[in-house]
Amino acid sequence: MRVITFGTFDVFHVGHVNILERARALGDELYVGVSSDKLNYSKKGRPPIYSEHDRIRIIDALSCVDFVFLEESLEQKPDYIQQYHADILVMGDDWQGQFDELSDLCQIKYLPRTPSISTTEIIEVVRHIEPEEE
Ligand code: C2G
Repeated sequence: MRVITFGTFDVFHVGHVNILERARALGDELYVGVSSDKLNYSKKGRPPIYSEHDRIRIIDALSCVDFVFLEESLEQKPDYIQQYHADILVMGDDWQGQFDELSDLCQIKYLPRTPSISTTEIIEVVRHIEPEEE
């Protein structure tokens, strides 16, 4: 069974590795669509901290990931699912219900997010660290 999932995976953290490992455990192969810089900008109104090149490089280095590609738009999910012959689409439950219309193409599973961690929170924490006085 081939599993497919999508994400920005900016400032890679433990919530990202948790969902990727759980997605991989649902099948035999994991394909990951990494959101392009342009898509991220259109969704979040800011550029990602890490470039799409570096985010792809990080995801590709993980032992639970078999194949990585660039996700250019949210609406192309049906095309990616068909192009890569995916059997199961996995998304975090922040996307609960949003891809149910794709259930005639493959199984859809929403997995619970890891609590208390997000790229946005990490950026906020780092932004507010005061440099130590010498
Ligand atoms: N995630 C998680 N736990 C967290 C943070 C993120 O399980 N604490 C999951 C999200 O639910 C998502 C994946 O990690 O499934 C990637 O999260 P993001 O990088 O925030 O991806 P997102 O911006 O939601 O992009 O086509 C869909 C988009 O590409 C998804």
